[in-house]
Order: sequence, then structure tokens, then C-alpha cells
Amino acid sequence: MNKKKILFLPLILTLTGCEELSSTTPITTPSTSSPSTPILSTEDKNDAEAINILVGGQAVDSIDVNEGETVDIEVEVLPEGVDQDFTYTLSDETIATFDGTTVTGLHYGTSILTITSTATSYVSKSIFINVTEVISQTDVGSGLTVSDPIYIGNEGDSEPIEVYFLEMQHIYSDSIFIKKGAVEILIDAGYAYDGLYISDFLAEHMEDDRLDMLVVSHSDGDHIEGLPNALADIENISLMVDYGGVNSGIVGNIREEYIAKGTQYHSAYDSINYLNGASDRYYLTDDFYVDILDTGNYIAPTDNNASNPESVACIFTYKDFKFFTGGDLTSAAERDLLANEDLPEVTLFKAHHHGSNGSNSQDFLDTINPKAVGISAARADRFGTTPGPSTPSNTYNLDASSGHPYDEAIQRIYSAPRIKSNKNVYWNAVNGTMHFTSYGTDDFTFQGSPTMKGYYDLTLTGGTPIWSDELNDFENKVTGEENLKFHETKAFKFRGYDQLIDL
Ligand SMILES: [Ca+2]
Repeated sequence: MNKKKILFLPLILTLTGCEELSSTTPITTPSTSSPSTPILSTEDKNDAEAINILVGGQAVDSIDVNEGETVDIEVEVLPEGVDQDFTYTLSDETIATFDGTTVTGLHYGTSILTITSTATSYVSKSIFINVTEVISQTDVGSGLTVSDPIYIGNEGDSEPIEVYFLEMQHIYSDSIFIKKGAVEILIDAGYAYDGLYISDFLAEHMEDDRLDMLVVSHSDGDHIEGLPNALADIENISLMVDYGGVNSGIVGNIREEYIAKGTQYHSAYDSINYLNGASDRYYLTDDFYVDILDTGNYIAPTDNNASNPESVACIFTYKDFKFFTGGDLTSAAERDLLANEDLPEVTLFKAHHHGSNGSNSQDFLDTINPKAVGISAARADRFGTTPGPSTPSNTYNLDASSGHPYDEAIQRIYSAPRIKSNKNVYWNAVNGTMHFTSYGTDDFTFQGSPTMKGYYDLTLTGGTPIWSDELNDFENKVTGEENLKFHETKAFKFRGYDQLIDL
């Protein structure tokens, strides 16, 4: 039994907005499980030397409380046996309130509670009250207006937006995952084998079991074949937007399966033409939305399959952060976009078509003037189209004689105004799965991960791949370079980029 005297306040309110009471007026302590205010001998009054704030009998320096929940506190006076009156202040009443015995969490943040002896002002104690937000979805809206977003509830007001470029197993395939708290979006899903990894990734990274939006950019296999595997454990999807056309193949099956479970579905064609209840803007939350952009190329409802120029182009906006992603759009489609849309500058751009030379035109890049570019390409891939072990004879693509990203496209990306100065170019082959984070500014932080596959740098061995029995791989393999910018790694030497690009 703790021999120290525990006082269940009287406290004297000094809170702004509260009625101030005279120093001789103790507040009646609400009677809960606490004992009533103890009567102490008056000769000990004003002799307090220190106080502690207790939760569950333990002195604390901070309290963690969820929004809407309460914590009871007590004040311990030292030395024991002293009667005392107190005042208290809270640094932010919008975050938490205190009624003399109970702290109530109101809103995410930290407030400081200070309790001070009325008789001896230097006898005081301050603690942090940390209020944790409660993430919960109460409903699914239409997404058509700011007041009826797809995610209704608190998705995590304090959470940043995060954009992941997932490292794919195949040389060129594509999958992007976006999350803002419990609002989660998947864009494309690579090849079938990639879908298995994506499924594991979703299980690890999703806050809940509802995918809030699925975007399918176009019908090429390296963007859609992984969908069934990727979505295998996803029960619900709130909104699906894709390239449109008739229901057929993998994507047609996905549409039918999820529409039957209540998914709101719109094609890109319907979205820019406001048909069948669609809109060119969908609100995920009240301050996070996606605009479907008019490329002029979206396939009609009667068409089948969408190729590169018919990819869905969209910009995700969270406050001042903008992410442009447009599948495999070609330079011609980029020109159409420039003609049809007044494009803003963006924070992050997914290089079109894995950094292809037939995409990523200079006018387009200069207009959207990205602060960072991510290149979704796994180069170099020893596997070709089927993942498997390295063999001395499987030098697929080690010579880098063709493909993505392409030298001249890289040069154009590095010529875009902001990239020219900041050189924020990232590439799965070097950076593994790439993770961009922003708290709603036109800025980001970047984190790479060790590449699952590594890449192969022929400059390490004089331009010729050399097999190592000891490594059971090529000596040219480069792995584990974490969190490094493209230009800070050996990646650019892979194809002589150090000579091509004025770094
Ligand atoms: Ca969700």
C-alpha cells in the first residue's frame, strides 16, 4: 500500500473560457470510483513541497488517450498529509479537456496539463497529454462531391500520403500503391507472378480490408495479368476506374466480380464525358481527390482492349502534393493531353511506359515540371519473362542493348526544370520498391529498399558478364544499395549515363 497521501483534488479552474472560481472555492470532485475529498489537518496546509500526477497509482510524465476516450488522474502531494488546493491549465483545449479528475481526448495532438499549488506556485507539475486519433470508416460515399467522399470517417487526418512504386519481378511491369491512412489505392498489378508479391504487400500495408480505389491503366499484360493474384484477399473495393470498353478478359472478370459486391465502377471515357453517373474528379476524402485527365484517346464502351496511348491518365492531389500517373502513355498522347488539359506542375511523376523513348516528351515534362520522377522498370532482369534461378547461360538483357528506361528519355527527364537542379530520379532497378511520403506539401521524402533482384553492371567486369560459381550469379550483380538516388549509385554507369547526363 502506498503510504503517500493521495488527494483527489479540489482543483481551481483557470482554464480559458471556464468560469473562474475564487481561490477559496474548491471544486467538488465528481464522485466516481475515487474516494471523496479527504479532510486534512489545517496546520499542514500550504506546506506542499512537490506534487505528482498519477494514473493508476503510478506517477506519469505523459498520458496517451484515444479520441473520445477518458483517463482518470490523481494528484499526489508530498510530503504526505498535506492539504492543498490547486489550479490547472491546459495548453490546447481543442486536443483534450480536463474536469478536475478526468482527461478526455478530443482531437489528435499533444496538449500540456499543468497543475500548480495555489499556495506555493513553484510547486507544480506538467505532463503531456497525447491524443491518438481513431481511424474508422463509417460509410462509403459516391466520391462525386467533396461532401460525399469515397471514404467517410477518419482515414487518419494526421497521416501522410504515401506512394509506392513496387519492384516487379519482370523486366517491365508496373504496379503503384497509394495510401493516405486507411484510404488505399492500387494502380495496375504487373504480371501474374508479380501479383503474388503485390498481394503480400497489400496484406502488410493496408490499414483495413477495403481497397478504396482500383485503377487499371490499360490492358497490356504487364499491367493487368497480376490483378487476380493481387486482389485474391481483397473482399471489397469502393471505386474502380479503368480504361473502359466491353467486359472481357481479366479486367472484365474483375469488374463483374466486384460490381456484384457493390463496387462503384466508371470507365475513363465515362469519367471525362460525365456519363452513367461518372465524373472527372473523385473525392477519396474531403482533401484528397483524383482527377481523370482528358487524353482524347479513351476507348469507347463498344471497344475492346486499350493499348499504350489509351492509358488512363490521372493526378492524385492531397493538399499541395500532386502525383501524375498515366500508365504507358506515348509522346503523341502526351501532346493530346497538353492540348486538352491545363496541366499543373506536379510533385511526383511516374515516368510513362517505364521510361520509354517513345514517351516522356520534353514539352510534357517541362509543363508538369515534376519535383521527382520514379521509373517503374526492373532492369536489368536476368529472368526475362519467367522468374527463376540464374544460370551461366541466361544473360538475358545483361547487355542492355535495348529497352526501358531509354537513354534519351533519361536525358529528357533530367532536362525538366526542377529535375535539372535537384536530380530526384529514382528507379526500381536501383532503389527496389520505392516509397515516397508527403504531408501535403509540394515535397516528399524518399525511402528505397534493397532490390529483390539487384541489377547488373557490366562496367564492373569490362563489359562482359562473368559467371561466379561461388556467388551462383554473375559477378556483375549489384544489390543492397538502399535509399540512394539514381545518380548517386552505379546505376547510371550501367549504360554510360554518367557520360550522357551532366550530373
Ligand atoms: Ca481502406
